[in-house]
Amino acid sequence: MIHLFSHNDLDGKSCGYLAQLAFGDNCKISYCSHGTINDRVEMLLDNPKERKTEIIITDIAVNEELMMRLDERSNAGGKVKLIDHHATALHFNGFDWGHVQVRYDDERLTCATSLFYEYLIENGKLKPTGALDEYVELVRLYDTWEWFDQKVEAKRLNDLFFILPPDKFEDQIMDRLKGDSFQFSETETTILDLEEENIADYIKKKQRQMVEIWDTWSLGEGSEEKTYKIGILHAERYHSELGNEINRENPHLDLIVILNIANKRIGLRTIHDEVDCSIYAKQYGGGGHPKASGGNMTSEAFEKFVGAAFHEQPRRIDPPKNEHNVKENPDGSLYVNNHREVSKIYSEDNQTWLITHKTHPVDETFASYQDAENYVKRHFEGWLMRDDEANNSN
Ligand SMILES: [Mn+2]
Repeated sequence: MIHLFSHNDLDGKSCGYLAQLAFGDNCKISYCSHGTINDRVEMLLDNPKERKTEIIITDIAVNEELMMRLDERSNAGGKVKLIDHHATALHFNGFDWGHVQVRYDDERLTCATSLFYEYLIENGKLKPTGALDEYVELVRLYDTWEWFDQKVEAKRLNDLFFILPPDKFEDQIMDRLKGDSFQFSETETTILDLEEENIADYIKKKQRQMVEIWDTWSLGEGSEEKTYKIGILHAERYHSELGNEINRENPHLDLIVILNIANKRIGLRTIHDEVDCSIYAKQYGGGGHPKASGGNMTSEAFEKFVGAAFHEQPRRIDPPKNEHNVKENPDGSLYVNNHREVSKIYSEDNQTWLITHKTHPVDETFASYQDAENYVKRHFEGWLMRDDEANNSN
């Protein structure tokens, strides 16, 4: 008997699908989170009836104590294998039963499913097919974010993974993996199209609710003080979609903070190279990547992002259908804020842009219209004035 322990995301579960194809009923599968993996593996190791069970672990690692116990089991003739692609698990390569690889020789990132697929083929447990090749590559593209500017199907596969009930997703995928090529069915395509519309509406709603605050912060004595303009959102779902879209729509913000009160977490996202979310997140016991990080909703975070922001009004969105008061008009584009203060962006030489706020000139000149608009949005919290208002104020 084989027992596969795998992570419970798309990459981890896809290892399970491959195991079913390779081993059939001869394989038990447990999908685990980082919170449950150690207990689950320990339970098996403690069970005398499982003495001969072959253990395979994919897309997730166990703690040091269990690592040593697995090594003992392997040394005593037991079958053990751990396959992972996370750099945090590289120390498992110190054992002959550990196979952890982050990149292929050609620099492409690996995923657990692609590594496990290759392992099963090399060991004669599975024959490669067109459908499997396509599916495994989609999982890899999604898991590594390499899909981002190329293969939207990878993102859609992961959407489907979350939309369908787990059993249904598995049945659908398993059927398809036994066929000639991997493609979405008509029904799935419809579901995915609806989901995309749903997400787009959700993002629009969130954009209208977003409030903006200034935050001057440092990581304590001796470290540099910085001032960020931050957009604050409350959202439980679609954090990566929100992060991409709202940051792109609001280049005047240094970063956005996505609050989830229910699970007391905050998510941080930026698109700017000079901003590092993972450092900012350290204030809240967090970390992650420079462009996407997370942290805890500490009392300080609650005060700042929920308490202080509660009294702020959202900045309105720029009207999308203006015909007269449009951006980049050298004669002047008008902006207004919640205090009814008017800012004007204009150009005298068609190259550099100038601002007046409440008819007073701003000292700086701006190399692009976007820079000038960023200034108006950062410092005066303005939005493009609607045509009918702009006509009246001229
Ligand atoms: Mn993975």
